[in-house]
Amino acid sequence: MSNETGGLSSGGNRGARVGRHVRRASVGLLAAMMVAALGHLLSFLIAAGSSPVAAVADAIVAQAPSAMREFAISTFGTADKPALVVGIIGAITVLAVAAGVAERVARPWGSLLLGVLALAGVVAAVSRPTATWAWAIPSIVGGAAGIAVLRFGIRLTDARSPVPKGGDPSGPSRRTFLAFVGGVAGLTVAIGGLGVGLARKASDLAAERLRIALPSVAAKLQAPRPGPEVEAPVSDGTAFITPNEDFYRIDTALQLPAISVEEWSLRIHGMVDREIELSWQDLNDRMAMERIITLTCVSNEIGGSLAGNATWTGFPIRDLLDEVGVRPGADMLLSTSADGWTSGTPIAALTDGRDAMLAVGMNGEPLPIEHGYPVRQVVPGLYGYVSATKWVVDWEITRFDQASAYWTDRGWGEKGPIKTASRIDRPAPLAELTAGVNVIAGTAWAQHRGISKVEVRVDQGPWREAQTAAAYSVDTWQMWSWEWDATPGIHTVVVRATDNDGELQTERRQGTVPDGATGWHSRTFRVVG
Ligand SMILES: Nc1nc2c(c(=O)[nH]1)N[C@H]1C(S)=C(S)[C@@H](COP(=O)(O)O)O[C@H]1N2
Ligand SMILES: [Mo]
Repeated sequence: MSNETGGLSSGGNRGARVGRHVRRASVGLLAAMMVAALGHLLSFLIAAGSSPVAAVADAIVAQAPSAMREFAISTFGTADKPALVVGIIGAITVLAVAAGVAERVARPWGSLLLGVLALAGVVAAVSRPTATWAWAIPSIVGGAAGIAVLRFGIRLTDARSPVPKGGDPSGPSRRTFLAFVGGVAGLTVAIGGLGVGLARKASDLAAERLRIALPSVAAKLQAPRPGPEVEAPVSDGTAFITPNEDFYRIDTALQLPAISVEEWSLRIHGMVDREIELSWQDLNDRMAMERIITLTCVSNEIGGSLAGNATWTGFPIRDLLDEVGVRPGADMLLSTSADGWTSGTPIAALTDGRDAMLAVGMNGEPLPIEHGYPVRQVVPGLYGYVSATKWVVDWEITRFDQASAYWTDRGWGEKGPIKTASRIDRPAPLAELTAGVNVIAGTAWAQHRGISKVEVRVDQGPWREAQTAAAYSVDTWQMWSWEWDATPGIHTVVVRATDNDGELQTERRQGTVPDGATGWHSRTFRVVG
């Protein structure tokens, strides 16, 4: 306790009132900074567009009447963006001060104001074109944290009741308040700094990805260009090659691993004769290959979209295994990603001559970050969870009876060969068709065995053989189509495929757990006369 005495003059009273307003305003500012900083940080976990301040700012720009835009451009010229940022910071400051000044322990007007602002963030984020409901999370969590800061800070401010006679004006509540302000400000700056750091890292990585070149592939190791004969005969059918932006994405990464090529390395160890660690350059010094391979997720439901076909550029896994020398008895490659995800792949599937690769390119570009930049695995014929490790950094050669991996630890099958599947892609489900000839089209896959036949049936009628587009290879899906002379009524079309071993796709319905769904895909259409 200090020895100051605290006689209160009327001037001191006014001073106390002003002081209280300043404290309220600073609590309001802190609360708003918390909403912005935490909301922005969380947007790195959800999606770049879900940051509340950015979403609201973009919504304002998009909604602004053109007269206002013209005014901004003619007044500020090319400085219109910095002017917008300054304007937004100014508006947030005014609203934040207002929220702090208006907030009372018993009448939470300021909290209400912050709640409305957070709601604006939610609306702006979820109404972006590619948004999902998850995009509301940064605004909701940021808003809740901001309101907590406001409520708590105002309680501390209001707790500073008039100083009792002979009491100490710089007593414990002021110190508590200052500690609170300092603590929250420090936390907010740390959160904001982390957000800025992540943003810088992400944009550096995006720039690096645009800069790096794919390894050149010798002519005899290039993938033959697929001609029109591999495509479905209808323009709205599924394309043989899936563009990167349409390629399904499945992983456990809340935040995408950000690994630059300088940071990347692959350590190969365990049951090997020679442990090695490959740098990006070491890898790229090896002989590159290119292959078209269809990936599929074990979680794909009957008729689902978790399959995609791409041209991969990379390096044969078998050559690397030969280099390190796999010891007898080893039967599993346990691969680990930069974020600690693991997958156990049978060594047999990596050395039996199929085109298992460490891929660095996808459809002629470096791997997109979300598809494993800078290096991932691609193994024909196996579901992704046992083979397709993205952001791969570690290989341990081991045994299935000694090691297990992420999804096998959670009840999924140890080995994951892809099951034969066929899918109707057009017309759309429940489409209304006109009687007469309609083209039904889709795709079928049985990676590393290949498709020999696709059959279609309407209602309980006879099975008819569909037309199959040219097979590109046993490791890629195959497009099919069937001309249906449809009669009026409601009809169900069913598809089934047979693989090159002569094995018919099973009709028995099974869910995705533990080793992939089975059953025939069907679609029902209304045909009008
Ligand atoms: N690091 C990492 N790699 C991973 C996964 C993952 O969760 N983490 N998921 C796997 C699964 S289940 C599948 S189906 C494929 C999907 O690859 P894609 O997202 O490029 O389509 O990646 C595999 N590789
Ligand atoms: Mo998967």
